[in-house]
Amino acid sequence: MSARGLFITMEGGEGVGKSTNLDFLERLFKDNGVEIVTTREPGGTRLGEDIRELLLRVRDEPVHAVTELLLLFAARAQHIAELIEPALADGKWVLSDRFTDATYAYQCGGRGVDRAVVEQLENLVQGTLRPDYTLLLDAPVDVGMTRARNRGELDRIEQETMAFFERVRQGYLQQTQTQGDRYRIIDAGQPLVDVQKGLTAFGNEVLARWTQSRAEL
Ligand code: T5A
Repeated sequence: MSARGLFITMEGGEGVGKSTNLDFLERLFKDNGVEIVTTREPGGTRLGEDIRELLLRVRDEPVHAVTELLLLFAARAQHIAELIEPALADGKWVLSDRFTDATYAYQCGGRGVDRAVVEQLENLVQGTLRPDYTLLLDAPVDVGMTRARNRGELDRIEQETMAFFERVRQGYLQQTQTQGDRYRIIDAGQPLVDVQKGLTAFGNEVLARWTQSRAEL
């Protein structure tokens, strides 16, 4: 039986470079012989992608914070059952563009949802599943939003205020204080080449720890 795989998540505010850098990290791991599945939240499954479309479409009616929260966790439940858990059980690594840290940052930090509510949903939907490592790409809000705007039309959440995104950024930074050593923070305001030096160091650290833990079995 193969050992359970690693669950790695990439987080950060709008336009910090998650998609760009997810591809870079996937390549680094694959080049080192890791079987890896990349995915994203909200999304990752057919049902999850439908929920993503519902969540991000610009609407002419307000979306209640609890409605948004429950849709996110509905997509997550499907994602875990259909994709994440089977892949990890099969010994594959899973690299996800966002996971529950985004909920703490956006819904708690940004929208003001009580953390205790999210903790309850996290326990209900995830059981004991938590990421093994989380890479936080951190950049000033105006840097990320300029990149996002240059890329094209803004979705429903991207149309929030700068104050909202500042709370999201602080929400992420607060998260890194809460859960031990699983976080690595990279300054994503730097040129891409420097961000990717940080990613390479992160990837090599994870690979070295993994090899060591296998040797100790
Ligand atoms: N959400 C999600 C919640 O509210 N709660 C939750 O629980 C979850 C899971 C999802 C939305 O859902 C919300 C958060 C989001 O609003 P998304 O697509 O995952 O949407 O998130 P976005 O932040 O919208 O993703 P983006 O695709 O906009 O941004 P990325 O992936 O961070 O950035 P990327 O790689 O597309 O890069 C943006 C541009 O910047 C350039 C890239 O080439 C690209 O053009 N770039 C750089 N340029 C210069 N220097 C660098 N270092 C650069 N890095 C990237």
